[in-house]
Amino acid sequence: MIQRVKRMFKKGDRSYWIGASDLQHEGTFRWEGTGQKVKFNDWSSHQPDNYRGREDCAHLWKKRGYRWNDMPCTSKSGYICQRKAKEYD
Ligand SMILES: [Ca+2]
Ligand SMILES: [Ca+2]
Repeated sequence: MIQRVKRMFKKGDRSYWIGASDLQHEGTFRWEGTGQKVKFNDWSSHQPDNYRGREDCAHLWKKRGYRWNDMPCTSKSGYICQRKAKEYD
């Protein structure tokens, strides 16, 4: 999957939301779709830092080798969604 994400980044110079936030409880990141706690993570060093007390949504950060960062949820960004894989006979 990471190769596909890297190809997406080459097409544009932007970040991508991954669908996790700590809006419910500061410091506890959960997946928006399921509400489940984020188990695996790939935070960039010193992240999440909740900078200025305004960063609650996780994104893939190109400048840090596609590792995770928290930033304000109101920032404009691309997004990545999960979907079921196609089934083949
Ligand atoms: Ca936060
Ligand atoms: Ca941050």
